Amino acid sequence: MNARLTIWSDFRRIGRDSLSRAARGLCLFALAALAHPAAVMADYVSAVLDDGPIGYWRLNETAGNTAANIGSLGNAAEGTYVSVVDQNDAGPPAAPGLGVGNTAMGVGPGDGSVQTGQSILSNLSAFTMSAFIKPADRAADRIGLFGQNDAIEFGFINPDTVQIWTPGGGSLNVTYPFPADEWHHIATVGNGTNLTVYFDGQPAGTGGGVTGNYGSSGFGFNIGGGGVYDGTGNQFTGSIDEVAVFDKALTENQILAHIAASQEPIIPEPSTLVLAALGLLGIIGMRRRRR
Ligand SMILES: [Ca+2]
Ligand SMILES: [Ca+2]
Ligand SMILES: [Ca+2]
Repeated sequence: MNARLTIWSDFRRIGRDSLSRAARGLCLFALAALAHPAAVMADYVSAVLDDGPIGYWRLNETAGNTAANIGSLGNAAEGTYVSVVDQNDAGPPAAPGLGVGNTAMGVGPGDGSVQTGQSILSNLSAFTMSAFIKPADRAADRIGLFGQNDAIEFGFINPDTVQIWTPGGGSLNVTYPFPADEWHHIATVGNGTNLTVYFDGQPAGTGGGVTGNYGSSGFGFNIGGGGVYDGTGNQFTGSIDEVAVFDKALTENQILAHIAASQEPIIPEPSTLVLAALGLLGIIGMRRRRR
């Protein structure tokens, strides 16, 4: 039951039951909410969901095989953790807006990926993909970040170069400017006119060509390996968190807003509930004194 419904049912109970029982329930709820700030939705999550992703894998699981998708495709595009994935990998430390208890996925150098088995990037006229990444030292070519082989492919085409590649709208190579083992936000957008790659919200390059369809294939959308540039392989080594896919082009300001939300500490909302509970306790105290 959400907070609003809980308060409402408590107030309804006031009418037919004793005031003190309702107040006790409300107090317990408020204290429980304060004790579990992780239950409050993270600011970054709200910002991303507000822009309507079809896929959003928080990668917050610490066990089990399923990587939940909270984007609009829901369970149909949930991922499966395949081979060795460190599900308890720490997320970006400078992003308190991801919420208390946030975790990422760590993979490589051996096989490890999240695979959806779904061709969610086929036949798009526009797209956006984003995530936080912490690449380790890179020695190989064709290291996948996330994408769908032969449709929209995104990763390191060589150790120093990030590439977005599409069969319908061309490709773009940009130099990856950061040292290994640092967390950064990365995004790529195809808007039907061109392709852009963003690092921490800053455009790193624009390329590609005009298209009404970026391409299609029968391969599945994968994260971290399992085939991104090719049918299999393309193993990434490092950490990935909060992978989001949109079937539309986000603007630079929308991407910057996501990053800003990630940097905002999350203030627990239940403070108003605590005040309400204290107020009810005060009323009870007054009633008791009158008796
Ligand atoms: Ca996460
Ligand atoms: Ca995790
Ligand atoms: Ca390919």
